[in-house]
Amino acid sequence: MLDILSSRPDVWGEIRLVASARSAGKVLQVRGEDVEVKALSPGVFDGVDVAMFDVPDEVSADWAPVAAARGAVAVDNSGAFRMDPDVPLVVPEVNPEAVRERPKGIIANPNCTTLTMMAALGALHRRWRLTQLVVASYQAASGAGRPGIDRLRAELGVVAADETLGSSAGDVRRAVAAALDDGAEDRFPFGAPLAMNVVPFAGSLKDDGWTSEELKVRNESRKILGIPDLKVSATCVRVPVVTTHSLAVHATFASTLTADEARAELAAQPTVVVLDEPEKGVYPTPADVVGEDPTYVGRIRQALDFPDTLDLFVSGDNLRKGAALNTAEIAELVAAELTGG
Ligand code: 2RA
Repeated sequence: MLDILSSRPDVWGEIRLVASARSAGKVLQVRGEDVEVKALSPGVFDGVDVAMFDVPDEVSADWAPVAAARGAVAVDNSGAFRMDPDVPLVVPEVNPEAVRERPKGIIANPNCTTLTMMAALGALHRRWRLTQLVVASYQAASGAGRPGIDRLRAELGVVAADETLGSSAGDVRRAVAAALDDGAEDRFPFGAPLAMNVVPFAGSLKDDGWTSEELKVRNESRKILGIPDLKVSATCVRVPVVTTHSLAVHATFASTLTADEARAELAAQPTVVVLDEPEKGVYPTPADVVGEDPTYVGRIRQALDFPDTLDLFVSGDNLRKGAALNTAEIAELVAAELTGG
């Protein structure tokens, strides 16, 4: 967030940094200046126009209303308010007008898995009207925060040190557990080893075998796109990538479209990059997309057995567009509104 606020057009006056009492007094750099972190308290929001929250759900649930009551517009990157009917869920490329409908003074930022595909899907939906969406996600370890990254790196260190691993059932599981968890095989933070593996589970378990991540993809896509009855089915998978989520998307539209038309429409979007020359090995991969702001799209194909349906592959940095960048973009929309833009 600090990096993004420092590198985007500076529309801000004072920037206050606020954190828990434990971090108060720390000095961090934003816009090239040293700024001392203040402890979270109601008074820190006095005189603030826009308050960006990047904290756990329960902290947002308590404090975003406090910021709003003190006169700030709260832009919240937690899951606390996303499905609240009185809180807009905004992707500036898709539903920028929704920022103005905020009866609680709170605007929510979507989950990174949903966000990764929204700029591309929003553009296709505007032109051809989306009716069904089937996706599989390939989610990076940083979706689980710094501990997720540290764990993946530690596991990679374990498996890289033994070139026999990956050849018999359970050998990676046992080696990782022995090296990192005293042999216990019930402590994998991702549910299974992530190094040399993929794990068909992300988030927490909900009713009927669905995960929280899969339900977020369904519910948030419907809300952002404004299609309450959109048919959605998602399978969320964690992959051994540090940062950048990807999704394989199977999207059906109300009107006929070709892969070439979709490619041209996507290429015309300012925040979408089409990388789609498979004959030259050109397609998005997380390793090539990490650190970038746009949504990268490739492997665009007309589904052979499904009319009016496209298959495509999308990659986007889950910490930038998937989190801090979209939050900052929403905040900039609010700033423009408040300054008469
Ligand atoms: C994950 N989408 O990737 C979550 C983070 N918000 O774990």
